[in-house]
Amino acid sequence: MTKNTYFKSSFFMLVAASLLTSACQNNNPDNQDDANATASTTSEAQKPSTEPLVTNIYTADPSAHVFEGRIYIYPSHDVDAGIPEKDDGSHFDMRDYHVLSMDRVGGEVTDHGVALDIKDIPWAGRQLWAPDAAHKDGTYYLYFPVKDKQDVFRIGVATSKSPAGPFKPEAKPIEGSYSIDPTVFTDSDGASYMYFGGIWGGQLQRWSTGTYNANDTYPADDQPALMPKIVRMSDNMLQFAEPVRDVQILDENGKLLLAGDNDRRFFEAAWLHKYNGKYYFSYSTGDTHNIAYAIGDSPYGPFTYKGVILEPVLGWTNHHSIVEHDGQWYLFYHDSSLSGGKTHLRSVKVTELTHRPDGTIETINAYTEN
Ligand code: FUB
Repeated sequence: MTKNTYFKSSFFMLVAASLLTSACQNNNPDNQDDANATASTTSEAQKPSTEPLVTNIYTADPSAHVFEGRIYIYPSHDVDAGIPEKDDGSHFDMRDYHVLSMDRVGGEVTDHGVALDIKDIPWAGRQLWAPDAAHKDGTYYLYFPVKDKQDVFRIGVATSKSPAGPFKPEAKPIEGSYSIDPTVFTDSDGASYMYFGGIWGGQLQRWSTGTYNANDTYPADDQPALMPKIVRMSDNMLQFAEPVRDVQILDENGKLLLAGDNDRRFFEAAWLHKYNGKYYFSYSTGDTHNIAYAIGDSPYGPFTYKGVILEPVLGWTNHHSIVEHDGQWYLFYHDSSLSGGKTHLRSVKVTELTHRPDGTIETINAYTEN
């Protein structure tokens, strides 16, 4: 696998410029410095179909849930730490989380302020990446990936009596956890499952033997791709209840997707939603920038690849969540339009998502031609 295009995708170069000038001039959340914008110029003109949910801060990786009848969004809080772009994602150097909420899509969005700060997580080193949240028996759980003091990504959990936080972190990471992008799905029988994993900067390729190896090891292109992980959560939602398993994503012939199948294989940003009794596992394909999905009959899978939910967005990463509210399904996602295309300064957005009568999902393009 080659990764020399990590932050230089052709799509990013194509779309960024049409937005760069006006966005950089008009918006500066968190007093970010616009000096290190990485977009190039192009004559291609595309306009975002939706606006950022908030513009006072940069936000990314939105995990949306309906709690107490209200939509709560748990995003990353992007900041410009002045770290140069690197393949390992060091410039995504986030330090806290804010929770957003709204009573309905289109309604006023509340930024509830800092819900968890990295300085309050005793074991954390750097880089608070994409979080998720869950609720059980009156307690809200915030799950988050952060590098420990040895620079190894682990997954932590923090609790609150309010969906808006503030959240109090546990003293240690979840035992047996690793890599990034945790998401927790609670099934109709009350069992909760964490899906996680992300390659390259997310370090999943360092765990192929089950223990951490600081050398990156990738399967050959004709071998099965690295697989995301699933594990059932303990009753108290603070630990893993069983050994971690692979999430199998199969092609139309029932074969595991291959590492060289960059358009379809898993990269990061797992999400699970249930629709008409089927389990939909969706994820980012990373260097091909799609949000793809696969359908299965069990939360454990296997899942069969079905298609693309969201085409590439402005900025390198693509990360989403899917939630139903008042009978309508929504896709929460992010792009870098507010920052004029900076890969690490993103904004969360929302648009409607449609399941067709046969259960497949209509593909969304988040831009309109000017
Ligand atoms: O926000 C940091 C990382 O970028 C996330 O963990 C990935 O999913 C990607 O969106």
